[in-house]
Amino acid sequence: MEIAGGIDLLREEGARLLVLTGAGVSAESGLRTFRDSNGLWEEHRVEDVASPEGFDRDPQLVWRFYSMRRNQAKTVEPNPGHRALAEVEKRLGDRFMLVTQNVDGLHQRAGSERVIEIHGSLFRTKCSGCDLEPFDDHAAYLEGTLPTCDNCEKRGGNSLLRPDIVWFGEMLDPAHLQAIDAFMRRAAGKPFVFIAAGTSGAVWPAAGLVNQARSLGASTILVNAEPAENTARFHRFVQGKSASALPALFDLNASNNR
Ligand code: BV8
Repeated sequence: MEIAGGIDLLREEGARLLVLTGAGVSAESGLRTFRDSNGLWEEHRVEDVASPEGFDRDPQLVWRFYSMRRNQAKTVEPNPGHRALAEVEKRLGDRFMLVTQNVDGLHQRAGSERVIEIHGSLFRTKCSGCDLEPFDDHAAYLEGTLPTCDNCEKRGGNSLLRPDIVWFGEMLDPAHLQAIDAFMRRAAGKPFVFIAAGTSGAVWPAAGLVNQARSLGASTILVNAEPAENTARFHRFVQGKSASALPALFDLNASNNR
């Protein structure tokens, strides 16, 4: 299979692997992707609901959107694609990094530990008005009251709490981008593979990571059910469903993959 070139690299001494995942990797767990939900969610475009303007306009609608996804994510299980990535991490250790655009927590539930959630997490909440440390929160705010910040109240304010999510128009955490950049720079000059899986390549700056990886010598592979917006930026394209394509790609059953 033409793909072997990229993956053979992983068998070389000191090989490094950076994986970027998107909503497609969670599709076979039963979570809807953005492509199939855009504009379908209560007649709102996701970009309108997943934005600070959308939250200012209708915080109840946004909390309903994220609370429904919180509840749904709790009812599904990681799939073999998530588990394959957790297994590869066990074998590569600190020569592996997983960057996910997903906020559903399924990578962690599959055993992945070296995960950067560049778009935040469904299960963390933060204050929209003060520097309160984001905290774990599995509560659903579907109707009626909107959660407000106790920390602000102590200071006489009452800012709304909001999902700890990076919305459209908001900057990603610079620490995340620095960690990704540092990993890639350490990989430069060594056997280095970049894999993007289950992502349409539509959202930036995540969609640009392949370019950064290529510029540092990575062999780049896209694993996706259909061509993505940035397919042409990858050396190889494996068209398929990630729950089967990722375990096959890593050939996890073969003994020669030690
Ligand atoms: C920022 C919130 C500074 C959490 C999300 C440069 C050029 C153009 C635009 C921009 C740019 N820089 C910034 C922008 C603006 C914007 C952007 O990219 N807009 C797009 C729409 C054009 N970016 C931002 O605002 C970012 N902030 O850069 O700040 C700035 C700001 C403004 C202007 C300049 C600079 C912040 C982006 C983060 C937004 N938050 N999520 C949440 O609610 O989930 S993004 C959201 O989309 C999710 O995180 C999601 O993961 C992500 C991307 O979608 P995908 O994961 O790729 O999912 P999608 O459904 O699109 O595709 C799924 C794919 O899987 C499909 O291809 C499908 O075929 C495939 N698939 C399906 N099933 C399977 C499968 N593949 C394999 N197996 C299967 N079974």
